[in-house]
Amino acid sequence: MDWIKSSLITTAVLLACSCGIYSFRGNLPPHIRSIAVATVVNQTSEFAVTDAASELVTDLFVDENVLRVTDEDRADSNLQITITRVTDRPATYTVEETVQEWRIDITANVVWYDLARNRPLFEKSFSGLGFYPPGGDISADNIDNDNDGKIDADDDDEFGDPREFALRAAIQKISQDILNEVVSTW
Ligand SMILES: [Ca+2]
Ligand SMILES: [Ca+2]
Repeated sequence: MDWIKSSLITTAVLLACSCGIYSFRGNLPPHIRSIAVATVVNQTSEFAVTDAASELVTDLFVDENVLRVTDEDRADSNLQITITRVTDRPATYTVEETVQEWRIDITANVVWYDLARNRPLFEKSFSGLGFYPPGGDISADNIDNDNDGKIDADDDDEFGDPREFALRAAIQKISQDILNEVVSTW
């Protein structure tokens, strides 16, 4: 009867292994296979942030392809993004005490919601920042506008309208953190 016992053990080990593989997705409910970005709610007077958040979050999730990005009426889950704060404040001054560099901070409250079971998967506050000069060319301002460690000519995307670039950089950071949070849920 020993062979039965050993084959039972083998079966048990195989089952355990396959369970291990199955639970690779961890706590993420297996019925969550798609995601939609719900209409962004903007509680600030910064109108540009609504479209930018919607566009950048959607683009990142499409690019990274961790979940299928679909319309809200077909999605298993959605991201409910509320922009709660946009602030501009001086970061550095010149010797003449005029502002040399502004800093923009954006804060968003984000709920990743399970549409099938009507419950939040997470609810969290995210923030991002960017830097911009009062005017001029951000590819030659000696400022790391998107805070990625690369400055001016060393950064291949550091150009365009100074404040808009900083605003998009802040939202890009928030988008990346949302994606990381979704991925770390499983
Ligand atoms: Ca940079
Ligand atoms: Ca720059």
